[in-house]
Amino acid sequence: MAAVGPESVWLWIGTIGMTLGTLYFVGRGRGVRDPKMQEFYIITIFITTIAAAMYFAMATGFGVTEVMVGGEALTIYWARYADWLFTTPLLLLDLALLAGANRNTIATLIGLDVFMISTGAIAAFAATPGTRIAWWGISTGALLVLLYVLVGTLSKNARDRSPEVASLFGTLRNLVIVLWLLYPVVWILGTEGTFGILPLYWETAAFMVLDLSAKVGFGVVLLRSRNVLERAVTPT
Ligand code: RET
Repeated sequence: MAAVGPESVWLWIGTIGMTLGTLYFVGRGRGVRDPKMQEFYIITIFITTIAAAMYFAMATGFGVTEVMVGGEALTIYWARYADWLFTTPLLLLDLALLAGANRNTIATLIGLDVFMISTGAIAAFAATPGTRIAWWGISTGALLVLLYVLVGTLSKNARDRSPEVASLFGTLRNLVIVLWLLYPVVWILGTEGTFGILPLYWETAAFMVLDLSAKVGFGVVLLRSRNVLERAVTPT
């Protein structure tokens, strides 16, 4: 187990932010009776709950280890990958349910996503800079295909539902495109990329801001539009 350095301040802010987000969604979800509407609350509450737990694990030194790369010890927060492995499919499930996607589209999206996070985790644990960057490239390739499905098939599904659903879906999809594309950038510029451009302290801050925006920000936008959601879940 590696020691947690001064970056722990960001990990604690992440823990608190995810916890407050969870409490907010639980508070808003009370009183929701429609089972289809409840799906969005259940999924979104799990997303921030898992993240709060993994941030707590990182802040307290459980979720961190060291990897030897070219004779140097790199601090790797492995709990990030445990978090993302479960929370990114759930985020996509929220989007897919909103768009009214079919099973094949959902399976494709989640398959690409799990592939992206697993190959990203291999990148983080690989022992040479060359193999780390190669796995990063493979993972980024999966991300690009995933975003292509969001822009293509899923956007079409959303348009077929109603103008309101299409509009809410468009906002959330654009948020996902911008935020998700920043993850591989922070990773490669940060300590994992071994180029030493972004120190661990600032990399941890950047991931914390991205995680809070992609989970709590996303959830707030999704769940505040109750009338649109209601329309999305009513069969037409
Ligand atoms: C890694 C590194 C390898 C290349 C790529 C990555 C992508 C990660 C993404 C994470 C998204 C996380 C979210 C968390 C929610 O809070 C694994 C960093 C492509 C896209 C949305």
